[in-house]
Amino acid sequence: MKKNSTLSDKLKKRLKAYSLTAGALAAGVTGADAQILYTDVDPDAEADGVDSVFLDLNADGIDDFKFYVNNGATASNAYNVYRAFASARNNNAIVGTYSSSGGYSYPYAVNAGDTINESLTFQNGTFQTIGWDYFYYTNSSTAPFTFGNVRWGSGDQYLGLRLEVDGNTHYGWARIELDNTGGGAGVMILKDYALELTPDLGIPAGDTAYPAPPAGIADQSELGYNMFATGNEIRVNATETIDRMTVTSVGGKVVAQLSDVRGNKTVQLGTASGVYFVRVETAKGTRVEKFYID
Ligand SMILES: [Ca+2]
Ligand SMILES: [Ca+2]
Repeated sequence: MKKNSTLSDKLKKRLKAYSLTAGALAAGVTGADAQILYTDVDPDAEADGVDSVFLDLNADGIDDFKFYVNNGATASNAYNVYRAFASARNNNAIVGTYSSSGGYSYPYAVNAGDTINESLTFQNGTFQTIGWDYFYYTNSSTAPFTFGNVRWGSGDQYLGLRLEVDGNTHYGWARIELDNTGGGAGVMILKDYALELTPDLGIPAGDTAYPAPPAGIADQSELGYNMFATGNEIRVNATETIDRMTVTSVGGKVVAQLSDVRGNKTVQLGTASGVYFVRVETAKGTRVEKFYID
């Protein structure tokens, strides 16, 4: 077993920081159910022969998937060998096939725009072969040996992901590339990923906001309030009445709900740390805020 890499720790810190400030969110504002939590990994994370990449799809501090690479060459040096693997941790799963003869799972590359939902076949398992390719050592063209469904050197590809959290099923995607341009030192690159927050609802591969946020969403001041999170609480100052304010977890669980909020108000959450959403409904319109709660 590989131990957790320093890259992973750095990535986690970066993703946690990222969730405070950014993300494309189209939650509830149109009345539709789709709510996508999108994260651009910046800079991209790379799994190589040393470092693994851990993906915490819903930013709750629990790694949900792991990606790792194992390169090599045949004994005769006739071929370079590039191997990229995925591990679906806990009860999570990846869209793919299973070979009963070898007992191996092979994730699929999902076409951009294809919906990832319960109609696809998912594989659990901590040892899944994404792509295992041989290239001629001398001229870097593909040798006639490949395993798995995703080819090295084929550019951006999407993996379909299924996450089990708080007893709910969520779907997501991750955009990866198997990059063999560095000679024998192939890297698997994790570029960005997204999670549909509404349980059981499918997500199109590559979509970052669906439905698209309507133009001209009012900002906080236009709706007459100011809101921020500190520690385990959310503080709001409302100069106009907030009809309803609903705090939900990434798993879709309502953790607090208040009515007729006006003036200064502190909402103590008493929940586990992670990303939470606050839906604010006023006479002038509705907004959804996203906060990282410690
Ligand atoms: Ca997680
Ligand atoms: Ca990126």
